[in-house]
Amino acid sequence: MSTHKHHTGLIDRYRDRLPVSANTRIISLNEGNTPLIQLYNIPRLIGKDVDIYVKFEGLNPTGSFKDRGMTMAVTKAVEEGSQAIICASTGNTSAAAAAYAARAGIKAFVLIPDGKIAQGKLAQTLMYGAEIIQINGNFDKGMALVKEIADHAPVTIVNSINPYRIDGQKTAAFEIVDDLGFAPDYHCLPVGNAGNITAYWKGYKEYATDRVCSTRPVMCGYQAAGAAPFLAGHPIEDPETIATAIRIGNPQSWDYAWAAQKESGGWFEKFTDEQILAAQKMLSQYEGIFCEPASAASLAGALHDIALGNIPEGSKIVCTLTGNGLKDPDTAIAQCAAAHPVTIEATLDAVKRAILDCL
Ligand code: AN7
Repeated sequence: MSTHKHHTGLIDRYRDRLPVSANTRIISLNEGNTPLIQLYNIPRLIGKDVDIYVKFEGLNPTGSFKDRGMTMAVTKAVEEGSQAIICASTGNTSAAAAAYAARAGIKAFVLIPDGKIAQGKLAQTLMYGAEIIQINGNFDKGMALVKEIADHAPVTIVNSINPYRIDGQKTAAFEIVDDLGFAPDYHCLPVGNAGNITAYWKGYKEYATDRVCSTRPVMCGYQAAGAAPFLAGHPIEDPETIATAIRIGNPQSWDYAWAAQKESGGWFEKFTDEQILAAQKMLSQYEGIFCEPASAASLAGALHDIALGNIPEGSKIVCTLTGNGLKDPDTAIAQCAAAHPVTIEATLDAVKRAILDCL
């Protein structure tokens, strides 16, 4: 008899550690259980003795880590009788909210900054059938409006200020410890609204308290240079970065993120769009892993801190790759413009020449 257990989503897997009862109707798309992949070529390339693993959250059902929080938030919204959810989003939260609302049979309203979300995310949100409200303003403006509107309309907020989102997302830390058998020394991740760093820290702390692991990682939060309020020490007015997922100037989980930094002995750092895109390309071309630009901030940061010795040799490092590269095809194609395919005659001779020219 097979001992294989079909993965039926993270709530089912970690229900003892989540706020559900035996009667709760679980709204799931079998999210979670994402691969933890050890990098092979990049550590050799940089000539450092480090174990780097990536937690590829881009393989969740809607292509980002947001599904972890959304299964929990929508499950609880439905349990509480809500008929509609709402969020502001740089794209991934809207895609996840739209999908889980469809699954639950309720309505989703999403506020997105006009023209500033990646094509894949827009396509998903449209297909899942959410009510899209585009605003002339950035994520922070949308977030402020969502917080106000909830007092005026019967809608449940599913941004990460909803504590159930954090509960769902903390399971990524559980999975990492369950896979490795220990907690990593360093955990690197991109920081935008700061819900995810809050969630990981909560998960690691919970496992350490319950002695599932004996240590907790140092938390390293990486931002885009043009959207780096944690480096400025205060919210910023007009965040700008090609990594539109983290184009956020006024993070809602501000205090929690600082607590994670302080309690873990970690730090924040920022990287230019060029550095972020270089890390995205490196991961694709040397490891075959295609994440979206924002996600690559985690690797850009890890490589930077390894080079400086802030992360010493011998360390075990996990980088969260928060979203799938397919989310943002435009940025990827633009970045590879120099390698743009040329069209040739459809003859054996021409194809042969094209191959031999490259070898
Ligand atoms: C790929 O979708 O805020 O620090 O509205 O999509 O927890 O906000 C997205 C955030 C990192 C930052 N990587 O996580 C949204 C949204 C990707 C993301 C982040 C986001 P947080």
